[in-house]
Amino acid sequence: MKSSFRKSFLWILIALLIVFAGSVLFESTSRIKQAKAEANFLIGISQPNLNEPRQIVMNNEIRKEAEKHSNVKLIFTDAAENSEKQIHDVQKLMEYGIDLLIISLNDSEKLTPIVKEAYKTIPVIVLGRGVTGYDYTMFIGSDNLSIGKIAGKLASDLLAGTAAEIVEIKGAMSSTSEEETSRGFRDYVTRSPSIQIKQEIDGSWQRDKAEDELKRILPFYPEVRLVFAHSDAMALGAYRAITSWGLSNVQIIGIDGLDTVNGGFDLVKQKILSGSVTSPTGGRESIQYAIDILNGEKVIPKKIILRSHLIANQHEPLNGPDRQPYMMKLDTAGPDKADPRRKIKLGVVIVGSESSWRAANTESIKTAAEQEQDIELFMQYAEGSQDKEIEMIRSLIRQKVDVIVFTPIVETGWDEVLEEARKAGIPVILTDRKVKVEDDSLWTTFIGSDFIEEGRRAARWLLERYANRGGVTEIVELQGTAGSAPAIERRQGFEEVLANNSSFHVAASEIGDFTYDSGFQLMNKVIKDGVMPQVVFAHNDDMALGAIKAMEQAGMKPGKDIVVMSVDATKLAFQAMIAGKLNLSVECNPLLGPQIVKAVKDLAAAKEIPVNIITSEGIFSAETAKRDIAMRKY
Ligand code: GZL
Repeated sequence: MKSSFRKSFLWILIALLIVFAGSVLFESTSRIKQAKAEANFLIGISQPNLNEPRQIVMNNEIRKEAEKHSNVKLIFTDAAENSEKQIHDVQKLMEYGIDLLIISLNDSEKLTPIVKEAYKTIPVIVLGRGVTGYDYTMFIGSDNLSIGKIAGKLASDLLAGTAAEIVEIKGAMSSTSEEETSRGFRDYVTRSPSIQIKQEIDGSWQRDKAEDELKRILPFYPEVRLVFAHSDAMALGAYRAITSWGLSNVQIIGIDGLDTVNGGFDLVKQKILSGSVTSPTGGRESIQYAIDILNGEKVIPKKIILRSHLIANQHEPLNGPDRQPYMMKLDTAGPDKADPRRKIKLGVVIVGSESSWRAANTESIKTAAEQEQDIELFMQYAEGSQDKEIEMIRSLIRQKVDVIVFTPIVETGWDEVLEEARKAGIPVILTDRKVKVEDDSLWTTFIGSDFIEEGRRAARWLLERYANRGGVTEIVELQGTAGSAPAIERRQGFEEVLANNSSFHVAASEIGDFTYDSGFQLMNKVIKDGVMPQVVFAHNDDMALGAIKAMEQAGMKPGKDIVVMSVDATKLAFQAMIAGKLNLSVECNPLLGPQIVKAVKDLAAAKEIPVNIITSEGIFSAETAKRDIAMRKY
């Protein structure tokens, strides 16, 4: 009797559960159907978990920004730290018919396929951790290397002159972003021989694990004077471990800087942490760009890297003791607020005539700035000389422009003149090429390409087509201007992809200057040296075209017996591909004018702008050049 009663009770319970689950599912699906009906745009947000404060703050920023748009509805999912569940969440969101996906990944590798799948049908914005490859619409994140450097600089200041040991608490022992943070930190602290990083421990992003792991090792390191934790949650765990051992002279630095209970702001204010480095969630920016994407805005960057700031006890309170304990002053000087009607005086220093790419780039900036009624443009051409660029920047400082935009022809030698611009309160935007300076806060933003990826793309294309041709493929590389970011980084990306493949060998790598003439001269030299390459990789189209001329004069058939690849994807390259003389051109987008003008206007409005704005680019081969050339704008 009992067992049959129990059985029927169980069946009733199961039936009730099915009815309940069905009603919940029906209710949520019908609510979603209703949201879809009401909204022009239904945006799905897939979170890896909602137990990390950072993810909660991200969702709050997303909600707050979306409230500004009555035609936008949001659906949030929480994968509870489970990658399989996050994949399922994305599939469900796609079934609901979302118009755009915003995703913060639980695990980059495991989630890359589903992001790639979603990207086939709807725009996808990846937040925080990146996916492998570029199969997404846009990435918004922080610069881990810069975050590590900011923490390292604070650690060096705090420990200055003392012999000190440091313990580092990482969130994951083998992730790329963690390695970058660590590298940035070491970049500073290892400059002082008396400071030693004695131990790295894995806190797995958890406060309690960080506490337990640090408690376990502290007795072995009595000289520990500082703990650097890659999140404020783990930093709080470190604090608990240190106080449990009764230690008083150990300083702690964290990351995230969230303005929440036990967030970095709070812990710095309570003097539990000596400092925390903000790692913006990108929630607000993701909605801003989602609206632009869904409204069909043309200029959507591929990557946005948000600026990080130091929150520390040693800085004077800049925004009053209540809201923000201490923030490094933002470099948002712009036109004086007293007279907002005044035009923005924009000073631009351009490399000068160099390549067809450069001509398109210059025209794009000039046109975009001249279209703006509230911008007064001061444009100067440096004719390829760094000295002239420096001289022109100084003249713009004397003219008291509001913002300076320039293309550093080479990476180094800018510290002094950028310091002068900072002293004059003039923010500097780098466009196209980057600088290598001691203090990265000397420049406000970089707007340009990912040159390393451009080099990788050329090498991947070569591998895909010629990896199995047998024997060793000899390559001649024609480099751009010595010391310039595109030349350095294209070579880095190209050789990185070919490094583990013995069937490709760079037989000669000659240094040019991005001009047609240097491509012609260098190729003649290579031919005279008796090098018979199967592949020529030129760092830009102009040098490739010069090299093609030299090969033809030597009786060769470039594009046929010799594979010729270049970068830029200018119209001239398409014409050469259609003529069968060039096999591939990797796009390097010169049309940066609109993004530069947007950044200038945001700065003038004292808005904080991303530290890196990376343009979206593709690759173009001879097979489709005839079709593609019609769409080309430069
Ligand atoms: C790259 C740019 C390079 C182009 C060349 O952004 O600096 O300089 O690839 C140009 O064509 O001359």
